[in-house]
Amino acid sequence: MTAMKKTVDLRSDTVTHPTKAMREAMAAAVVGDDVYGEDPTVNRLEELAAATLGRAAAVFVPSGTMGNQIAIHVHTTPGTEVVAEAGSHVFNYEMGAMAALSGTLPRPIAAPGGILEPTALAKAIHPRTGYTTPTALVVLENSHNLAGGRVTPPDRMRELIAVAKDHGLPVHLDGARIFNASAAAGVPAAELAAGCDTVMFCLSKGLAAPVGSLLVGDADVIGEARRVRKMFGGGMRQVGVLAAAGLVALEEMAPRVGEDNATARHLADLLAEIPGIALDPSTVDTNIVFFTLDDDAGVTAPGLAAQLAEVGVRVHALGPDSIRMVTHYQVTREDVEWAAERVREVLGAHVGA
Ligand code: TLP
Repeated sequence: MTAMKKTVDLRSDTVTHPTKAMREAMAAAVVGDDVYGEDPTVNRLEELAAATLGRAAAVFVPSGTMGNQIAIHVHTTPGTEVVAEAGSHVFNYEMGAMAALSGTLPRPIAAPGGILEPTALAKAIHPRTGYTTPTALVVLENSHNLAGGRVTPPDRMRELIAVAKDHGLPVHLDGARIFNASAAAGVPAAELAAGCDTVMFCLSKGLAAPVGSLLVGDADVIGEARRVRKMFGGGMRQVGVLAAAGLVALEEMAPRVGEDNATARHLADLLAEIPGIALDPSTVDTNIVFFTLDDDAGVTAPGLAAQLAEVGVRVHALGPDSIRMVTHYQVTREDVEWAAERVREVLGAHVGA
């Protein structure tokens, strides 16, 4: 028998497979029609999600994108603006949905490390003058994916929320990886999200559930979110089979994602030593590692990604010189050490050649 070729998949934490406990819970799940509110497993998941984030209510949605877009739809009206950081997921990776589904315009503000400045946020908000496009919503992202998983600390979150509130605006938090952020910040997820009107978090990234995200908030806003979820085609039926995995994700996986953050920092320390790579490991707050290739690296990021895939290391090339690697529960400390060695070998053949 030929041995299976070793592969370490660092493209994203979305590649995680459900755990044994999840599969068992899925098989045993008690279900009902969730559009009638009759799926007891979904109801339990929504209650746990709301309690975990310190809110009154939650709604289970098929994806993080849908959760974010429902929130945008609920908080805005067509012809208004949504202020968010320039690299945020809601602008860059959601297929223009805020324009297509809600008729809103993005107002991007670039911020170093994806961490917004309160004064820059205040400047970007349009007052209701009768001749400027009105701002309707502020979206924050924590951890910030494109900025390399950076964490906006709790104090800064409070300052930003205070600016929005001073202008009478709601705040939505894209907390796709809020448990990674909370582990890094050393505060519970509920504290990091305090003051936000809605929070979306994903079960299907580092928490390893196969499908699903939650949108949480107060009872009124989540009631309205249920209407919009159905309108967007996200009403699901006997979906307790998925919620069962989500319960395991929240109970067993959320408390362990700090380990993935530590594995990412270890990976970053190793990569930073490799000639041709520009990376400051102190910027790796959570489970996402970005690096850029030096000008003399002798290979583009897509070229390097393709060659790494051939030797069993799967990574994401973002742009011509930037690579993303994401750690998760299927990736051990030994795996990242092995992966970093492969990077050293493959890149070594190009640098200065
Ligand atoms: N991010 C994916 C890709 O879309 C880039 C990934 O591999 O990281 N908010 C944030 C901050 C996200 O990173 C993602 C997914 C989402 C929302 C959307 O979640 P899904 O993929 O469930 O729609």
